[in-house]
Amino acid sequence: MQRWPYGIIGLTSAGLGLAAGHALASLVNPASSPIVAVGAVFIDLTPPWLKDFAGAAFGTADKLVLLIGIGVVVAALAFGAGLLARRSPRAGIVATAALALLPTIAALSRPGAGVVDALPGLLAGVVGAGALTLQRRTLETPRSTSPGGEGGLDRRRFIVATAGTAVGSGILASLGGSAAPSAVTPVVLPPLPSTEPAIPGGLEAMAPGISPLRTPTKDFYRIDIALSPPRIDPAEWKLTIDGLVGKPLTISWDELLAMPMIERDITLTCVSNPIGGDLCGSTRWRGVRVADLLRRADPRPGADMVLSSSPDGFSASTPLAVLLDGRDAMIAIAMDGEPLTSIHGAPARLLTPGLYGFVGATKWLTRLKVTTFAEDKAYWTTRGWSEEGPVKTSARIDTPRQAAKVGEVIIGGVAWATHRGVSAVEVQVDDGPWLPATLGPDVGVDYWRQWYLRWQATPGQHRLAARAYDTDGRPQEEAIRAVAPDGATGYHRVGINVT
Ligand SMILES: Nc1nc2c(c(=O)[nH]1)N[C@H]1C(S)=C(S)[C@@H](COP(=O)(O)O)O[C@H]1N2
Ligand SMILES: [Mo]
Repeated sequence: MQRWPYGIIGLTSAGLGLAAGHALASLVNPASSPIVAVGAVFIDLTPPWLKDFAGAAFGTADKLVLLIGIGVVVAALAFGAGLLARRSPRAGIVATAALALLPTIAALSRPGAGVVDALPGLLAGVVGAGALTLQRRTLETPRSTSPGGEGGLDRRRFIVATAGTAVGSGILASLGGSAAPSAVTPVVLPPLPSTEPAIPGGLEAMAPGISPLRTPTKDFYRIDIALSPPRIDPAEWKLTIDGLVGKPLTISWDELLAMPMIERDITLTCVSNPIGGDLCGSTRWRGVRVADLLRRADPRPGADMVLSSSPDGFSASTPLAVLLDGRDAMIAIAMDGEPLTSIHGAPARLLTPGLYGFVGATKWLTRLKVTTFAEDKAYWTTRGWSEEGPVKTSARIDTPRQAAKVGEVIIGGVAWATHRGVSAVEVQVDDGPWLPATLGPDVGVDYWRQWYLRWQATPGQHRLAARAYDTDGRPQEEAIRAVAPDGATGYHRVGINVT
């Protein structure tokens, strides 16, 4: 008989195994799903140069590319295992089972993994090997209807077997998908003692194309090392504050909610945001001041850093002095008036105005260890990124980006110098003078500032550039530097075609 049907049954068998593993993982621990576990290990092992290339911290798109890559490799291996089964049934079974060993080991090697995390991978192996055996038997049963056809492919049997297996996989996989989100207790936000004035209307009404003053949560960028966000039930969530403290403490969700809450407008930026990039968002955050909790724990003299960490294996090093200097660093539980969503760190995350996310915004926060920079290193620091990360002053041109019509054109965008505040933005067209832009509403030093300039556009190619100043009057850096190790510099420049 031809070879390819064996490859196909290898594929469908592995698919059924993975789907069974995935369905079981949704009951045990979504992070132990065979595909997710392999992806997570891959992210950990990725060398820093490749991470620079992939956008440093993996963004949403990088994760998809990674998952597709893993899928292609796994499919090729499964096809190969099917081909082996043609020569020797036992070799095919051994190969399929061996394939399942990789995700099993991967799931076990994740931080905080327990024995149950091995079950989805093991189930995938058993189901995959079993499906291969059954499909091979079906394929090799002699045809009864057409004498003389022995040794050839019985298409009907083949299609029934493989389609049946594929449908089974689909059902199991969707069972896994739909079983996933139910476990978490819904969050009810406590009422605020006082309400901040609403964020004013922004320039986006006047000039569509300028980023809205407040970023809708659905459009807020997402960066993290977690392939599937850790699902933490608030009822079981705990935050431990320990290390160099006089009074180590652990608080529950209800205890956190009982503490005084603040609500502040803060811009969050990723260190891997390239000049002109969109890994920056601004909204209203609600939470408990980190300083209140740190003071309760009583940091010892000599401590200079807080290492915050989460179940995805991430950690961030925030200078202790920054968390205690009076800025609105908080343990946030809500953004834009709603409880944090899963991908943005539910139920609670750290947020430190003025610092890039990788050093001050740990999502799914479960521990604050008071320590020293000499003693402890954060996740990205051990991978070649900086120990500290104050946000660099930066202006972004949102509109126009490529083309414009002759006549009056609004050049506009946003600029940030988080925790110092933006005092001015200037725009240059071609080799002309730097012209002052008009600034949008002032929401505070921790928030970005919208800006625009009216320009009489003439036909042809033009070059636009923008630069921002912080409230100390310091202009942003002109020298072009890459995002690693501590944030990109250079002016945002765009070429546009006016017709
Ligand atoms: N647990 C955890 N927290 C994390 C990260 C992570 O990988 N894991 N990434 C950090 C980085 S690099 C950034 S820029 C911000 C992004 O937060 P957002 O996804 O809510 O925009 O989260 C930070 N907090
Ligand atoms: Mo980041």
